[in-house]
Amino acid sequence: MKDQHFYILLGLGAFAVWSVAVSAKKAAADFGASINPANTDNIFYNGVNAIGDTLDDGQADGSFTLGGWVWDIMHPEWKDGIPEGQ
Ligand SMILES: [Ca+2]
Repeated sequence: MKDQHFYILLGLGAFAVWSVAVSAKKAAADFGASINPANTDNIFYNGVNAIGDTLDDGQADGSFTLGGWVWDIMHPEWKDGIPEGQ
């Protein structure tokens, strides 16, 4: 094998290792974000919202959020964001 071929193969191998490392790092970051409880796009919150959305009126129309549901329970004197009697 000529030295030139060796260095080409070495460069290709280094590029392949670098590509795999970058892809793995991005995949790990994406996975971390998907299970981060502070991220409102995490899979658990979105899953609860999707199930609640279908159960509340039978349609997947974005009419339910877990946060809104908890707020409604904690504020029974409010109706549609307005205090009753106003
Ligand atoms: Ca719905």
